[in-house]
Amino acid sequence: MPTPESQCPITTDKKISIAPSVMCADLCNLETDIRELEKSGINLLHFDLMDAHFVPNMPIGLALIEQLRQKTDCAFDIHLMVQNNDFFVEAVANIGVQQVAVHAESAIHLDRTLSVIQGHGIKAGVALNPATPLSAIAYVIDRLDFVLIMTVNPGFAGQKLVPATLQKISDCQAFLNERSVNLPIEVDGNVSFENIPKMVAAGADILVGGSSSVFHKSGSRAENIQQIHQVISVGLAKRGV
Ligand code: S6P
Ligand code: MG
Repeated sequence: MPTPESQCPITTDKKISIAPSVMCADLCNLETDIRELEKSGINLLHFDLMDAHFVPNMPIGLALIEQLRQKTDCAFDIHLMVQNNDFFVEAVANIGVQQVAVHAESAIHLDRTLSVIQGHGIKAGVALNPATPLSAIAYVIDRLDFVLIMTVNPGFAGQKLVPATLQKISDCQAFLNERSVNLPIEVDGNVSFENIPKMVAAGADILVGGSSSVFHKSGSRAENIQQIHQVISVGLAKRGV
């Protein structure tokens, strides 16, 4: 099992990570999918944990994450979309995950929850719905290891980008720069071949790849990941890196 220090792909050196969204994989043949992703250089997997209350869906659960933990050395990136954050934080910490994002909209005691996550030696992030302002992270910024900008409304794969979120990625980068904070920005939702260059140019560092990229029907997992690397280069060139 990877340790947070040795294998967590969160970095502050502006290297772009691809985090395939497991809910978009072939859930009946998950191990096959994961082996193919690993062969393509993937070392980070994104898990959407939903409780059918904070969002009206529940695609994968704790038992699946626990079993997969024994099958791969990839770092696990947990995106909590739940009402009872503290219950799920303890549960995933016991499984052994490397990064956890909680939604600002659901975490009543956000500062405390972030501190509990970090107390387990796990990287802590805050996820922001498209309509939630960046000011929601202003007073926890010193606690954060990453920021997760939702580029669709959470709950479902296969949605269209909320257009204002592209500007929000740039605004988030500026918000961090103004405070001299160097944190990775993760983006999640319709992270497509078309949108990736714009997202990376705006400042995205961790790309959650779902049905519109890693698991796009037009290619194999390996072909899609190769194409993602190509469009990342376009975005980095626009960013001036
Ligand atoms: C949505 C969830 C996401 C999706 C991913 C799907 O609530 O947080 O992680 O799994 O966005 O990707 P796509 O390309 O279908 O939008
Ligand atoms: Mg997600």
